[in-house]
Amino acid sequence: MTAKLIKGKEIAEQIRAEIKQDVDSLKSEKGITPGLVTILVGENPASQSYVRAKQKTAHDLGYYSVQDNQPADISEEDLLALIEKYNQDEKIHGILVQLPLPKHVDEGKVLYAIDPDKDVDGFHPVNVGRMVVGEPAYLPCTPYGIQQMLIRSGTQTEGAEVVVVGRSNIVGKPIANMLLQKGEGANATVTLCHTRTKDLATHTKRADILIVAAGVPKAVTADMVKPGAVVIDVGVNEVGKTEEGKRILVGDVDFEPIKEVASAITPVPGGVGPMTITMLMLNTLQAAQKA
Ligand code: L34
Repeated sequence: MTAKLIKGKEIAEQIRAEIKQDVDSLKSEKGITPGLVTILVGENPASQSYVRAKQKTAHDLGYYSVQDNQPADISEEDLLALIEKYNQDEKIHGILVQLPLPKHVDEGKVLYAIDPDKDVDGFHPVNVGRMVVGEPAYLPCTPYGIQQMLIRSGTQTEGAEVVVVGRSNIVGKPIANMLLQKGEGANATVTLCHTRTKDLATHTKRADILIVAAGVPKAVTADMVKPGAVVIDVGVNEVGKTEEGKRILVGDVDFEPIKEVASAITPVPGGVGPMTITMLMLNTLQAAQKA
């Protein structure tokens, strides 16, 4: 049996249509337009492409959206001052600093500088802490998107064995935490694996839901997947360019053979990536609604 595709692109479109309705009523009833600034430091082509997609989506939804490009050699001090400016800006409800940042700036310091109420990425430790203790918080966009994909594809998480591969602050740690919480799209038994895990396959083979955010192509192969598992591939690895110069992308799992083992799988592109962008829009809408 060939696995069902969980099409993030389609689920994202559905959620964006819901967001659009709420944006329209926020505008007409309260006169508030959600405002988002995306700050991009330097000229990393992948980051440029993600930020462009975020800006386009914000624009399409009728947001007040600001793209703030800064040179790669901006000082940490100037970047912190810039963030403070947007913290004070009443038209801006959400602030996103695209990662990674150049080596000379302290990422932690930058993320701490964002007002937690405008932290639509959910990376500020206050929001991370709220999430861990199960209080309302901005949820980081990629894990939030994964959870929505599971819910909207009808994947049962309650009591499921979830195995996460990868322990980043952006994906692995937060998704593991979110899925073990009480509540809808959660209540799972979670195992978090990483580069120092002994015998990764013994863990992955037990997974009803396997979430791979390793940042390495083919980090998971078909022999590591339990028949009937749901596989969420978070990877976006560029493996070359087409003749027209477009990025050729593969995920972190060996897609074709795993498709014959799993019951459902997310594609790359068109899987988790579009969900990440859409959840950013939802967080920004919520920030505006609270303002
Ligand atoms: N601050 N930094 C901050 N917040 C984030 O949430 C991110 N992330 C990650 C990198 N740095 C960040 C993103 O936005 C990864 N990421 C991201 C966003 C969108 C897509 C991929 C990664 C995406 O849309 N991927 C498309 C393909 C895009 C292409 O062709 O390049 C897809 O269909 O998967």
